[in-house]
Amino acid sequence: MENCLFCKIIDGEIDSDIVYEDEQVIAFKDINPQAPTHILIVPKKHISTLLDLDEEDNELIGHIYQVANELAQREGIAEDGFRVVSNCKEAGGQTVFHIHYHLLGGRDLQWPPG
Ligand code: DGP
Repeated sequence: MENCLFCKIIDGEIDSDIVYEDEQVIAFKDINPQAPTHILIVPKKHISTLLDLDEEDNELIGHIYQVANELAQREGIAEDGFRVVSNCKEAGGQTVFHIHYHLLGGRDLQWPPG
């Protein structure tokens, strides 16, 4: 997708600190971390928002949670606990319109979020 920041990161046009990559997914450190561990898990397929998911994406989204599981263990945040969150559209806090999952941990996270 032209002019999509995360598509450019996936294509290597923009540098990022990649911590995981496979055929379906890439994960890299958030440029503006909100916790000691803050990783974005991003499908390589361009999907603008959660509202654009199709049933055919179910396996992909399940895979993203498996990647979150693996990365949480690798980052050492699995034992204490962590959060996986996806913001949807402006009021939900979404700023990049290529679906992604924030993996946050390494501190006590507050609830409800602001
Ligand atoms: P959201 O606001 O939920 O759409 O999350 C977008 C996240 O993307 C936000 O936490 C900051 C991060 N971000 C924005 N631009 C870049 C970038 O160029 N590189 C990296 N690594 N992260 C970025």
